[in-house]
Amino acid sequence: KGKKPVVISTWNHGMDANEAAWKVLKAGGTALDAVEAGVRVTEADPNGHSVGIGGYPDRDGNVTLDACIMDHNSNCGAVAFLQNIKHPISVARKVMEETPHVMLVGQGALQFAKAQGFKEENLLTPEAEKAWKEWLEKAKYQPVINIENHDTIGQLALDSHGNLSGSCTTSGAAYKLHGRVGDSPIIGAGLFVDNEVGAACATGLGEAVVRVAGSSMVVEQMRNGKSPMEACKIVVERIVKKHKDLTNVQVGFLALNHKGEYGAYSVYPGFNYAICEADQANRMEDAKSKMK
Ligand code: SD4
Repeated sequence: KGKKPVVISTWNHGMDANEAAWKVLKAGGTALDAVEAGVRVTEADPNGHSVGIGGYPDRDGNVTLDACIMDHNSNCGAVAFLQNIKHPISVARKVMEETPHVMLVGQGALQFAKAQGFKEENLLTPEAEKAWKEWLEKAKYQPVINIENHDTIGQLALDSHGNLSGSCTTSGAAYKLHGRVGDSPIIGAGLFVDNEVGAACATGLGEAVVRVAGSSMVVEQMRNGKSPMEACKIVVERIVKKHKDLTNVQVGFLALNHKGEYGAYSVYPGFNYAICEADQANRMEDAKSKMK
């Protein structure tokens, strides 16, 4: 099997993101345009607590955003530790297209975004602020990363021209230390695309993903002949092996190869993803996991 076009995205919010991406793909548009349009839906949704507006803040109450995008020519762009901009994925694309660089962070990323016409706005919703204040009381200012606060959106698409692209955007781990950057904006960790082979993205505990160069390794396993699911599984197993204490180590990988075959795998059960492909309704699937 394997068809094009196809788009896959992490978690339940992937359904809405897929719909937006599918509109682009169905009209013969590029995978790059699709994966930007797709995750912008999630970024704009105040009810998602791990992406864009409505995202849970760091432990000091700041919403700080990480995002990256990569196309079929291995062009890539990223922003990290960006504040007050609703669509970090679009800023990442501007970094890719309008600068000689791959990544801008913090104040520099904000300055660039403003120069590109993005407007500054408050992204801390009353609901997220309330959750943070409650967290402050109990957690006594210790950055704890647990399984519940992983809801990054990663999206991978293969267009009708046979080209792959991917995007990844997040407000990162809830209640992280101020200045912390996860895997999501790091090309090769949170996202990787090689048009000859396939694409992969990650969700979960970013530190664990970075440690194994996660998404690039998933793509490398596909290059060596593994199916998308097997490729994800091998890298998950590598993560499992490297952590003596797996208590808070949830990671999920999603992969799509150049033939349009896809798969996923996670450390713990609970990771799911949305798939939209020709002739089939947009739907959810549960990833298999290493631990039961
Ligand atoms: C991070 N990987 O910042 C992100 C968090 C995440 O779903 O995936 N949330 O570590």
